[in-house]
Amino acid sequence: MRGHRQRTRTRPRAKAAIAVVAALAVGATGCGADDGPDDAQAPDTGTDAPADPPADEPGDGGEGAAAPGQGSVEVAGPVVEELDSPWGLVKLPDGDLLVGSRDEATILRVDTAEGTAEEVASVPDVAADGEGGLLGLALSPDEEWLYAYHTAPGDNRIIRMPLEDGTPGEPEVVFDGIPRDATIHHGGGLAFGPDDMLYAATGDANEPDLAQDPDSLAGKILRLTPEGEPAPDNPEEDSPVWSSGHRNVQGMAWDDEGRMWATEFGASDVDELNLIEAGENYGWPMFEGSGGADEGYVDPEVEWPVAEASPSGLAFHNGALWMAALRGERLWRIPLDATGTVGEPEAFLQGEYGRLRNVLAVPDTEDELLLVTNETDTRGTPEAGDDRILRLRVE
Ligand SMILES: [Ca+2]
Repeated sequence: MRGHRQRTRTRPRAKAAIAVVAALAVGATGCGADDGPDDAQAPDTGTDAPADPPADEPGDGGEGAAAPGQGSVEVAGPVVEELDSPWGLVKLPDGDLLVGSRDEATILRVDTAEGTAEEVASVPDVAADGEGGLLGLALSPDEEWLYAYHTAPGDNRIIRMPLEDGTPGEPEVVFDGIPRDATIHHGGGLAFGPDDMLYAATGDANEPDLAQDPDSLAGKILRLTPEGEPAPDNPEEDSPVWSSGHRNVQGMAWDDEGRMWATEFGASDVDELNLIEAGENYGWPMFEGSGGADEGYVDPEVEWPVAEASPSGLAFHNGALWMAALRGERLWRIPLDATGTVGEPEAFLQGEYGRLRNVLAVPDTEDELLLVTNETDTRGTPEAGDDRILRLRVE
């Protein structure tokens, strides 16, 4: 059986984070109809509740008031404001940004010096509904193609557009047939790894058992060639599946040792940060959070109560993972040491900028992160258009 080998865990867990959830019934199945507060967009999921009040816990620094030896975050200012449902974000070689609007299915080019945004593409065949729409964006390693993960009327799919002076051209579909639900659990993370392969994170399409079905693309992380074929040396020949047993993954990042990390929305109890390894099974829907290691599933490295996280985008920068939390309305810093051991997570900006969608490390700067907000809580209301990209200085 693929992905079920026993493994010996030698890494310490993120003890502080585990302690937070110790009182919860971790390991409860949570397999039923999903009312999970992952991405509070669908009006019928009952997830528009305001975030919980600020947690009174150690390490919850906010505004850069970190304890000595820990991280810090300073908001250097907005890069651009008045965006509508921004989701995917890439930086072009000339320093401009391309940001996708999930609900409008448009791509805006942001002049970071001027703080202006101009629509440069409208993506066809996007079915924006609930959590679906124009989701992850990725720039090819040769910087000649913009890739996008989007919801279409009948599936989720990956397209690419040639870039001409930073303007996306005619799209072509490179991969399709990723199952979709009417409104939720579309996944949407999209990134090129250090191996120059394209990784796509899918959701369980609100059918949890699909995450365990090796023949379904739902509830998986996929690894593809830039042309959309199953990548060489995948765990199963001619299968695009890299890892399985995921509920809804939107954020992926690689650390400076090349290890792959991914965020995952829990259903009602526990969100996850997972260390992703080829062929492994991360346990959904049998396990939400930890508890599956004895049965051959990989437990998360860090877990949070869903009210404190509901994590979307993920970036690695300056020795730490940075995780954007939607319902948690905060930016989590998860320090890593050289062995990949996770330290105590630390929260910043809690409740200051609302729901946080995405975070992008800017590789040519030592301390810069771009943060994408997601306060567009209700489609088509006057609140639409209140989102922004913030420039952060972080340590
Ligand atoms: Ca899991």
